[in-house]
Amino acid sequence: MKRLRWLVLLGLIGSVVGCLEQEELSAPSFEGDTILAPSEGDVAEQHQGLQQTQVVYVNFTGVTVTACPTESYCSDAAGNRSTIISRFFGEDSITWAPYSNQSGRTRVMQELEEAFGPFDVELVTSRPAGGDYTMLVVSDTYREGLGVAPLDCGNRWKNDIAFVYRAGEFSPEMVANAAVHELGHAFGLAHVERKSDYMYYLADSFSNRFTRSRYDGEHAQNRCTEGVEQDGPGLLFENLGPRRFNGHFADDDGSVHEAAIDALYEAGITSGCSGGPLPKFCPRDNVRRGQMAVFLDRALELEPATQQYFDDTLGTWYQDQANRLAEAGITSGCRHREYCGNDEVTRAQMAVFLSRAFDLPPATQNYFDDTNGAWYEDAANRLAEAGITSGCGQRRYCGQDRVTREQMASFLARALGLI
Ligand SMILES: [Ca+2]
Ligand SMILES: [Ca+2]
Ligand SMILES: [Zn+2]
Repeated sequence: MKRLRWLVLLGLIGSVVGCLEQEELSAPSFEGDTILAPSEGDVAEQHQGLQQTQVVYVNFTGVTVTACPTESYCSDAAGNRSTIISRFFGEDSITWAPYSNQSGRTRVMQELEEAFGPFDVELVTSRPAGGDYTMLVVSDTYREGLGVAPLDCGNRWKNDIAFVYRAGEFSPEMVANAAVHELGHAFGLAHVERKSDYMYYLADSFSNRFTRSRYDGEHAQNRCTEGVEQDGPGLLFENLGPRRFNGHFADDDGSVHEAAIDALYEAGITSGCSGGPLPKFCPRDNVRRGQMAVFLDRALELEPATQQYFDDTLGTWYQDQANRLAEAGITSGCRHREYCGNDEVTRAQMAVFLSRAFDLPPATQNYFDDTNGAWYEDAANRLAEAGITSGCGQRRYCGQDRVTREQMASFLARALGLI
């Protein structure tokens, strides 16, 4: 049964931007930039559900999009057909020129990656060979306004086409903002009042996040939820799903240290640097001595200390752990009665921490040429002999380099025999 029902926004034709004098070029309006996609009835075939990643083809290279027969609704990325061509522009077909600004293209992709990073969206710049995908056309072609998209409540339509045009006239930041905004409509978001929200009804680069915000009373005639406010991130999680990731953390996918990081998590040695639907480990952050104390304490399950060893750890979150490390003979601090918990851990310090913490046996040979005579030479050799490090290449250990959290994860996981 076909029961397509749509509402077309009142006054959508020619109402996009009132006046465009020189100064106002910096903030064109998105007013009237949606047509409402059918959200009930015969759309089952368009709905792939949350099982599949929403693919978005960002088309910078130009395309001819044709209208649909007047009585039907379509938003068919693979077929280059859209109701918007007839209903919004009143034409049979439009040939969209490429977006010629190369650095602008890069900027748009960056903004899209950032805006939709938390969600299960895959952005590509060449046309997928098959499967469902939404197409975002970014073009230099002139049309009044800046963009238009279907407002697709619930993101039932997986093959929408959204448009951003006259891109060459505006700054890459503005075009990037419009790109996120129009895709936001195709994923079920309407206009809101908050200026920092991507769905604010005026285009500008200061709109750079999705928020929970009141609907814009005047500029959000089309909207997808009851009530006075729109929960942008909540709706996107519902309509797109959270981004998929491997293991326990989202920000270490593909890292050579990922297995070590996940092993540390499973052993209760780290819980990462932030939680939520996309837990993070912050793999590229440098490790500080305070964090090192906490990691080692958890890894070794040290006994409580009987005294206070340092004056500069009093009241810090790593006070107990630094004392335990000192009591176990793993550290004597950085200076007399000082632990220097905010200092970044060097590879030299890491060698000494680990060789003491795991009581590594003396090495039978010299592994590195750049450690000869250094205070950590013996410790670095013990680490190499135990298979915990092979150095930084070419018989070098690079003792002065800082240790990142992901590197530390590999050091620790190997020392503990977890990987
Ligand atoms: Ca959609
Ligand atoms: Ca991961
Ligand atoms: Zn809009």
